[in-house]
Amino acid sequence: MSVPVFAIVGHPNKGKSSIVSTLSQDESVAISPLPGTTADIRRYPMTVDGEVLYELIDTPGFQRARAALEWMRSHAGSAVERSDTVRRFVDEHRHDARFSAECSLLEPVLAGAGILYVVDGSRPFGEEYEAEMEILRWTGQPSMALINMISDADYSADWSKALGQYFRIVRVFDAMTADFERRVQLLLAFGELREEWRAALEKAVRILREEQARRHTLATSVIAEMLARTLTHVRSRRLTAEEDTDSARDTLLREYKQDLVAMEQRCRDEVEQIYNHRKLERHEPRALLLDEDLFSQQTWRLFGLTRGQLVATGALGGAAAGSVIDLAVHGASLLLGSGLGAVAGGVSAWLTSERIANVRMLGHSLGGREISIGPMRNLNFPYVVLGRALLHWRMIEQRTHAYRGPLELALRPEQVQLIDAATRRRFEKLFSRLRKRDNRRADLVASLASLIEAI
Ligand SMILES: Nc1nc2c(ncn2[C@@H]2O[C@H](COP(=O)(O)OP(=O)(O)OP(=O)(O)O)[C@@H](O)[C@H]2O)c(=O)[nH]1
Ligand SMILES: [Mg+2]
Repeated sequence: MSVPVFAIVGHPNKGKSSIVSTLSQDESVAISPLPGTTADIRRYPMTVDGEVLYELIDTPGFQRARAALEWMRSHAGSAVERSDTVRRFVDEHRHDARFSAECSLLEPVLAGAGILYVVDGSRPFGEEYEAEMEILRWTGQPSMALINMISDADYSADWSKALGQYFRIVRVFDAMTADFERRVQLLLAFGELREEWRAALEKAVRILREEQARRHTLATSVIAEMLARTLTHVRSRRLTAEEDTDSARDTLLREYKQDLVAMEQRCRDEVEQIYNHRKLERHEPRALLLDEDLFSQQTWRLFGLTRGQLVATGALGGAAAGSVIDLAVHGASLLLGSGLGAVAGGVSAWLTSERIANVRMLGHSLGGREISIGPMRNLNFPYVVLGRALLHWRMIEQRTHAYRGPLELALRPEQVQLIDAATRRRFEKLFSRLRKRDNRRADLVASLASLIEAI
């Protein structure tokens, strides 16, 4: 079965490279607001497990379509000779700098590539495009037009009429926002261009769907693993005889928080890699995980908790009972009765509170002290971690490879996925067994992954 090959052609700066990038899932394709960014053709095979499913060829935009067409018209006789005339044009102008763009974009077409002609539907149609479309028609290759909407104005109705004169198939396709299903539908439409490509593209779509499902499962297990690790993380340290307990605890708490941030960040990197996004810039407020925000009412509200639940879990105000971070000295746990403000404000704040009586230094008689922090007891903590991970995952899954802006991860209320009470109970059971360091950890993480997949 021959691999379908498509040349993406059109006027400069109309989003040709953006379409190549989205359909080949390749973030290395050069895209920029400057016309003339693509100066030479480049091939982008879409590969899954070493198998090439189809190939896209990025090309420079037409530069002198009218002059080229004029030459062709003056050298062609009947319609029978047109494709040969285009070939002759390329042969004779290959080293002519004036027509370098035309020659490089026509070469793959003459070699058998299907034509995807890209226009910007947010700019008015103009006659200058007619010469381009006419030349493409002269090649005699199967072709399709794609209306890419670069900005808000909509001239797509005019475009459809004009394009319909030259192309059998005309589709609107937004290279920046097309989700997986839209990309798949476009590939299936490509299959209509040539009979022998249809089966190849149907197979490509099947393989892409399988790959998408595989990525889904992989991402869930990466998130489940991270969730289990942050939930059970413990950091401890032996103190030297002369070391000040207060400052040692401050340091340890800071390190503990950094550990959690690092686990989260690594999970983000892994999820991005699963979806072939390796170079993107991430903007994520850390505050939501580990600074005051973790303990703010608003954060818990985001996760759909009521005021009563907030009080019960100690997320509300200094007076509320409940432990936020289980700060243990040799295993003796300390309830943070003095409240959340104290944790946010630093460990030394609660050390001065009356609850200090709860601190026990069990290791003292052995001649050394050890402090340890974790595992996290805050009941809401895993939901915050999970909510953030799901938001990130969803954004990565939907993101096209053409979109190069930073990934903005601020969690907004409408993006929060609420978890129903029954599911919450199932999560709770797993969280509590993980916290107790149940020895069937691998099973628990697997159950966690399937629960995440289910929501
Ligand atoms: N908002 C939006 N911008 C787009 C879309 N497609 C392309 N762009 C922007 O349009 C500009 C040109 O995109 P390219 O993909 O580089 O265009 P091109 O046709 O390959 O350009 P040349 O290689 O210069 O001929 C870039 O700034 C893109 O970010 C789109 O669907 N939506
Ligand atoms: Mg380009």
